[in-house]
Order: sequence, then C-alpha cells, then structure tokens
Amino acid sequence: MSDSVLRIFSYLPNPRVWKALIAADYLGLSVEVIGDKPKNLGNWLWDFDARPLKEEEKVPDNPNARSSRRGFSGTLYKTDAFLQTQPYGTVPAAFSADGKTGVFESNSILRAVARSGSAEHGLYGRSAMDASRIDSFLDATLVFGREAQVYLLGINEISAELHQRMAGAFEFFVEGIERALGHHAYLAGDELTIADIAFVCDLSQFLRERLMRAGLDAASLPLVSEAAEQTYPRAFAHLFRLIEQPQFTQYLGDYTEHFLPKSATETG
Ligand SMILES: N[C@@H](CCC(=O)N[C@@H](CS)C(=O)NCC(=O)O)C(=O)O
Repeated sequence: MSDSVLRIFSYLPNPRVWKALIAADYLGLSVEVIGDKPKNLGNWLWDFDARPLKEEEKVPDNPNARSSRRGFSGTLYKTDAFLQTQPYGTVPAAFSADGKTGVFESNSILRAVARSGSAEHGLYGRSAMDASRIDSFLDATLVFGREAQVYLLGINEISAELHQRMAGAFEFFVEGIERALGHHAYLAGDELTIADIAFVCDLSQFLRERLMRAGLDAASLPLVSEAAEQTYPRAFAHLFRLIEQPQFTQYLGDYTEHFLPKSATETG
C-alpha cells in the first residue's frame, strides 16, 4: 500500500469513509480504500487483503461464512484474522500499513488519520485539552449517528416510537451544535477540526431521510428534519459552508445535492 497511512475496507460510497478521506486531504496524506457497492460486499472476503470471492468460495460451509449483524442481510465472509483486528466485524474497517492493527468506528479511523498528520495543522486541536473537547463532539456525533443508523434502516417500516426517538436524538444533537456555533466559527473553536468533518458527514447521511419519505408517508409521519434549516440556522449554515470546500465537495457534492440550497445563479 505504498505510502498510505491506512487501508480502509468498506462498502462504497460511504460517508463514514469520507470522514477519513477529507481529513487526509487537509493533511496531504494518502489513505488506501478498497471496497465495492453495498449489495456486492456479500461477495467479498472481509480481510486486510480483502478481495472478491471466487464462485466456489460462496458456500455455507466456508469457514469464513458468518451471519451479518447490522445493515447487511444474509451471509458475509469474514476471516478469523479480520475479526481479530476488527472485533465488531463492521465496515468501514481500517488497518495499519502492516495489517497488524485494526481501527474500527469511523470517528476513530478519522482520529487515526489526524494523528498521522502534522500537528501544526490543528485538525485534532493544539493541546491535549483541545483534543479532548474535539473528542466530546465526536462522541456526541457517534451517539447521534447510531440513532440515525437504526432509524434509516427501519424507515420503511417505521413505528411512532422509533420516529419519536429519532426526533429526540436529532433535536438534542443539533441543539448542541447550534449552541457551540453561537460563540465560535467552528464546532470546537476558531478553526476547522475533525469534529466539523464528522458532523458534516453524519448529518449529511442522516438527511437521506428526505430521499426515503415513502415509509414516513405511509405511516403519516413527518420528516424529523422538517424545517430544520430554520430551527437551527447556524448548524445548517455551517454544514452548507463546509460542503462547499473542495476537500468536502469532491466526496459529498453529489450526495448532498438534494438538500443544498440552490445558489442565486442557479435559481436565476
Ligand atoms: N458506528 C460505526 C457503524 C459501522 C457499522 O455499523 N457498519 C455496518 C454496516 S452499516 C456493518 O459493517 N455491518 C456488518 C455486519 O452486518 O456484519 C461506524 O461509524 O463505523
């Protein structure tokens, strides 16, 4: 993997992977990404040396065959070595260059990239206390991200309880973001950090709910993010401003087009 600081295996495209790639771009680092469309990942060997399976390997008595856990259905083929480095068996799965160390959870993969770069950039703060404050935002984002994952995976058969739970989680998370941006230009202070990167990727992923309305309509439930731009103007202005940065746009451009405000020139 030449001079890459990490190898990531995942389904693609995946905003959880983009967190690490955006940070790598800011830091001038290279990250190797291996993967395939979500529906194809059941035909891959999940391993540091991940690869498409041969037809004869896709059999139930393959020792690597495991039941999928979340976000996938059916059988996935994960090696023992994969599960040794990736104890939860999830993707994105990151590996050190020698494959010996596994890093899991997209926010931790993001941290791994930030720690590999020059501290002068400030992407992970400029002191241990700054880094801890950034971690606070990353943890809050993960809690939100987990709620959003359960909600989006269940949106086609949504219950009022699940909808209400998501509405509460969304309000709690974005209120904190709105408050933080009331006194600083970026989430954790005066400059861009990995807290902003995780925020943009996870909120953009959650806003896919706007493309998945059928289940909500069938249950006569509103979008959780209905009119959120008006309720949380600072949070959304921050989101829109960052998505316009080239380091973000290259990954998130098409993915976020459905909710970005039309620019004055486009609307004429
Ligand atoms: N919070 C995790 C979420 C990772 C996750 O849950 N990945 C799911 C797919 S969305 C997975 O790999 N599932 C594997 C399985 O079903 O066995 C992150 O941000 O990395």
